[in-house]
Amino acid sequence: DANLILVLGDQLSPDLPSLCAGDPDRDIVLMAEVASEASYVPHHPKKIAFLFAAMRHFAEELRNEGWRVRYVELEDTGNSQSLSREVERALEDLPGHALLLTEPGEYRLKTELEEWAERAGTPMRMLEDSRFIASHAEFRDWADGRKQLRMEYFYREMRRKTGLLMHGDEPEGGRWNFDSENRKPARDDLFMPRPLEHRPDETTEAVLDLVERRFGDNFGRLKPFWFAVTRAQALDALDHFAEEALPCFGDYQDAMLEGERFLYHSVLALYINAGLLGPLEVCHRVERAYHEGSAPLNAVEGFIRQIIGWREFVRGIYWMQMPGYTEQNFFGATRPLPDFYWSGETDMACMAAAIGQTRDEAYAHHIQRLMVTGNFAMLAGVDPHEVHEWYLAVYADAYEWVEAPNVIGMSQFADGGLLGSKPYAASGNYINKMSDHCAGCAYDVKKKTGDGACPFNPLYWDFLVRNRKKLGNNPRLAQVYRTWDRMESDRQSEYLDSARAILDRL
Ligand code: FAD
Ligand code: DLZ
Ligand code: SF4
Repeated sequence: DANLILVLGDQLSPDLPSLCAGDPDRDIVLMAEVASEASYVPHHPKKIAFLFAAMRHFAEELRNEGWRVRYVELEDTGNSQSLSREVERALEDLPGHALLLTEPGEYRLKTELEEWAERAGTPMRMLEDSRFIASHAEFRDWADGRKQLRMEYFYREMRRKTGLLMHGDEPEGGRWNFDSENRKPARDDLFMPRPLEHRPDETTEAVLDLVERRFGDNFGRLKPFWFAVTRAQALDALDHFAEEALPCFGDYQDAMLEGERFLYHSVLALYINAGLLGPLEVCHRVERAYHEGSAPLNAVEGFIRQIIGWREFVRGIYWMQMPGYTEQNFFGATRPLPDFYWSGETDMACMAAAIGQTRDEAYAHHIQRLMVTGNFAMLAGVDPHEVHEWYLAVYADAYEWVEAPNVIGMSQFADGGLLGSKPYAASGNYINKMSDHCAGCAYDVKKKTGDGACPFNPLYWDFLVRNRKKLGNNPRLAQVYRTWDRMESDRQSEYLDSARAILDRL
């Protein structure tokens, strides 16, 4: 029987299971720009523009391949502004069609569609998303019966499964992980490549006008807009990364530099997550660079680990933990997210840089997300749900399945240690070591307490002391708590008083 194939904004892949299962001569593809998806959080204008432009280009490509596509633009008359109602409207015009789709990436939308189909009594076939390396069942099998879930062991399974950087059963280079070579601070005299920039065509310009008009008040700058919006452009961006930045990706993966927004990062997550690039093809391209001798093993292994390790691992955790994961709040933190997350107006130089580039580019790299904005929110005791919604809104690569485990789990420790074995809490010293932000900051990173002290310093101790009941038994923090206990009580009070003053000002 004929199908209505719903293709979502992050399912822009020619090898999407629901397209492979369909038949262009018989089935109809539905794609829809809807307010409900565009506003469940106040997405960054660049993120909305990227998705709408990529959706419109993908629809055109499907048409060129012979598919009939029912494409609903945001401002089309009759647009009901929700995906389930758009499905309903399409089925009214196409009686006898059954709904076919690939499982949505987010629990929220999966539930919405399932509940709708149940209520409407519409036959619906939801296929598992084969664009991931581990299926739900594989992850469950791996996780079942383990006391602790650690990415590193899961990653090795994925190496074996994909054969990436493997010699038979042995890892290339004799070790699974070369991270010990990867934690160098950056030097600003190094040559910095930039991600490949693409010029908007007419289709994209029309989307930019729409987004400007409808979402121009959201946090974030729309222009200049240079993201790839087609698979061909994204493949060029991948080649560009593999040739220009990959060789140094490992060495400087954790570094931050004032004025260098991308360093040697790939800026590919938005393309992979929207389906323009497949995770495996990205890894194969990067592995090729290693075999051709143009990139070292520590860079290539580190990069592949992020994709077949972390990316798959967090997705597994997400589906194991939903619903409820985004409500977790291990520390019971209740502070509202400070306003400067939405304005960038703070005299902490590291925070201003991370938030400012987030506003301009809908992008910040991993260490900025984890050790600057994430670390600050956790130390300050911000409600993790508010932190979660901020991250989900402001990054072009953000979908809940990947964002929530990174925010709730990795960065806020709000799941109590499911994803990480200890909180990523750090004082100013870490940021100073990995970046050049402190030199131009209004605060003094070496000053521990009192006026002008780097806020991360007292907040770090205040966080540990405030949450001692929850963290005191963590063996990985034993040394830190011993240091605190050995401190003179006057010194301790200075730390806590300074922290109080900073928190009162937030
Ligand atoms: P690169 O540094 O070039 O890394 C290569 C690729 O590896 C990325 O493109 C991405 O696909 C993958 N990757 C790397 N780290 C992770 C990770 N921890 N989890 C999953 N995939 C990873 N990533 C998202 O894709 N979407 C998010 O919404 C998101 N939110 C995050 C929030 C916080 C608080 C933190 C700490 C991390 C978050 N990450 C998220 C992970 C990571 O920071 C981004 O994937 C990365 O910064 C994207 O930039 P890039 O493409 O230049 O990555
Ligand atoms: C993120 C997003 C946005 C902003 N807009 C749309 C849209 O209008 N139509 C659509 O199909 N998808 C959109 N998306 C992506 C969906 O939110 C995404 O498919 C779900 O969150 C599941 O991951
Ligand atoms: Fe950030 Fe503190 Fe350094 Fe300023 S001194 S840049 S607030 S770490």
